[in-house]
Amino acid sequence: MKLFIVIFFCLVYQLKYLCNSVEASFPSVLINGVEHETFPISRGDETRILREDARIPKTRRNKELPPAQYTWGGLYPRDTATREVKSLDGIWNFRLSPKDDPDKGFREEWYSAPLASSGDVIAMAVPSSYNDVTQDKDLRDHVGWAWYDTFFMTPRRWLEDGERVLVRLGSVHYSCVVYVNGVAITAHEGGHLPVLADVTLAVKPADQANLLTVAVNNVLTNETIPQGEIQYKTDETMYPPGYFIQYYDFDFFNYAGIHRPVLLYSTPQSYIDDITVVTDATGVLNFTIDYVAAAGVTDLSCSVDVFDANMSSVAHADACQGTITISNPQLWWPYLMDPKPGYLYTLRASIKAADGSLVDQYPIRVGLRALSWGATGISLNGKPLYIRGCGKHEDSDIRGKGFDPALVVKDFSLLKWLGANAFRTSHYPYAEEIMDQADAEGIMVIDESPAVNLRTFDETLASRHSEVMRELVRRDKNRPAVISWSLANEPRSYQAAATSYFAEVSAVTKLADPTRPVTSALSQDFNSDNAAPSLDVIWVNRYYSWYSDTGHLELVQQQVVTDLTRWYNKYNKPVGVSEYGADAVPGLHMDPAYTWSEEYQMQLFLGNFAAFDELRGSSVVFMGEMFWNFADFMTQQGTGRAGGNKKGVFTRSRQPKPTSFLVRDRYLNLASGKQSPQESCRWFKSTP
Ligand code: BDP
Repeated sequence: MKLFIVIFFCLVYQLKYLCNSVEASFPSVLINGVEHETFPISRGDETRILREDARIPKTRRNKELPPAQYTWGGLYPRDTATREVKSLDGIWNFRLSPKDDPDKGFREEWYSAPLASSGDVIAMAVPSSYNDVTQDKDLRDHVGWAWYDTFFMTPRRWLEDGERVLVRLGSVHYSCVVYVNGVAITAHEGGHLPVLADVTLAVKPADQANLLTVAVNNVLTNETIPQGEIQYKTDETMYPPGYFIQYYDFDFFNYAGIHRPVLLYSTPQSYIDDITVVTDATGVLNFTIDYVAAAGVTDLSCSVDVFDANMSSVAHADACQGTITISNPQLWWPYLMDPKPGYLYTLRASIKAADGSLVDQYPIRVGLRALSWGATGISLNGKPLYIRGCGKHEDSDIRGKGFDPALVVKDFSLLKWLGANAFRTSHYPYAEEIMDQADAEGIMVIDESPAVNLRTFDETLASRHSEVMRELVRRDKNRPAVISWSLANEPRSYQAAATSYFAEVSAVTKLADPTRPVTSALSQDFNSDNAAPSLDVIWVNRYYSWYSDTGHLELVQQQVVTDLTRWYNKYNKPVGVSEYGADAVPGLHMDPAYTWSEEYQMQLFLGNFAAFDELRGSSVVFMGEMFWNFADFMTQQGTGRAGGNKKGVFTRSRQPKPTSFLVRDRYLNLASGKQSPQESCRWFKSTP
């Protein structure tokens, strides 16, 4: 038995902070024997949180930085025998800090009392992006700090039992500082991944309301992931003094706010901190339970119970780390590869005191499956995989990137209607609730980091990127649906510095999880890219007859085949197309096909289908096809976008464009093993 004891430094340090004695150096904390900075996102330099450009006034000083504890977001809050969860979602109060005075909220200490007492507030939905919920252009286009607050009560029994009290925000984009009752508890950089605040020492007695304040900053710079730039327009004959814009060149709207559920929950003082499970296809399940023992507690032990889908017990072990073998294992299979796709067991981890009493318990869903990859492709449970998928976005009307369970159900229904077996979380990690659904429905996921359109490569960015990969892997490592980590989308990897950059971030990711291949969606030419040598499998985004040779649909098949064959011949690694597509304005018809019409989108897909079939019949190890995009989505304003990106095969409200029927026909044919799956679409093929 391997006992992992954490020195409970964070707590002590937090106490110190409450006594107002914080300075700019941050002690480290030992977690499972590895040293972590207690405030890894700051490294003692507040600009890593605030991303100030020289011209944006400094909003906080080092001495004011909260001694945030090391956090990776923690296990998803769940009700168990030993833990309780309360949702804090709903309508909160909200105010923007003026764009030309980002300091204001900090200077006036808006966190020290309810926002409503320091000025006007508006109602704000949580979770949701704040941008599209009103008619206010300034809110939609805001750059800088936004402030949220709400009240919560701590259940009396949590306090009486001396439980830990935590607040977890599924994602806050881009960075945030979390306050409880006026005290900064933690801060987090990076949207799309959870933020965890241990508020045990900050909450009031049970009969008093607690004020939860969240300051959110959406500024992107060359040091954030994704990158952006604050650009000042200094010609005062053309722009007002101090005028600046947030520049970014990725192709989706930089929605901001509290995007995912906010949960208040309790755990015992000694608690399960993490669980790691690695399975194979014979029923063997290796597990590790990491726990944190409260100060002075030494005699804890672990046990593990495994239940099948009917919650019948199928295995038990008394250990913190070990191997369990499940007899007659029901394997995890992707959708349409087995009559029962997405079969999940429940692994319930427990820690117990010396007298055998239960201290903490936490369940995770587990799929039994073996993933392998190599020169011949990717296989699952010994069977070769062919990816039939798409790129998506977390995006919808009004909510922006706000989590919406109805949308999740609709999207999975549509993915299955299409016959898809996979999607890529383009271009950032998706909500855990979406990932849970992928596990349960048997939809495979290429799990992508938020590193979209990287423009520069240096050590500062590489270490930020590595931190993001570690957080992502730790969040999603047990998910059977995740078949690959995607480090980035369309990095400018022609730059020489990309070579060592990708070598480093790839190595960090493989160290964090050696059980899945590492990839990226590349867009450079096979000869100029410097990322591919560090990847296990190669996906490329290709827009033949759209962004190149526009209008020349007759070239698609030849160009896709030539291009993918070159990549394969150069690297001898499995290759696939992670994006192809064309914008189609719903209802715009033009025959012969003309750009932006629905016919053009259909023809372009058919050209790609023909190329994919040619590649599948060749010596190239072609691992799959993923069209762009599942649904239309919002982008920043621009002359190349009409109300957003229209490359969806569904509209933004999830209604079908004709191309979706072509995809459905092909994907269902592919799933049933037809060799020429595009044949049934032949009547859509007019000239050429
Ligand atoms: C690709 C990007 C994707 C864009 C797409 C497009 O990876 O984010 O939305 O182009 O232009 O290059 O539609």
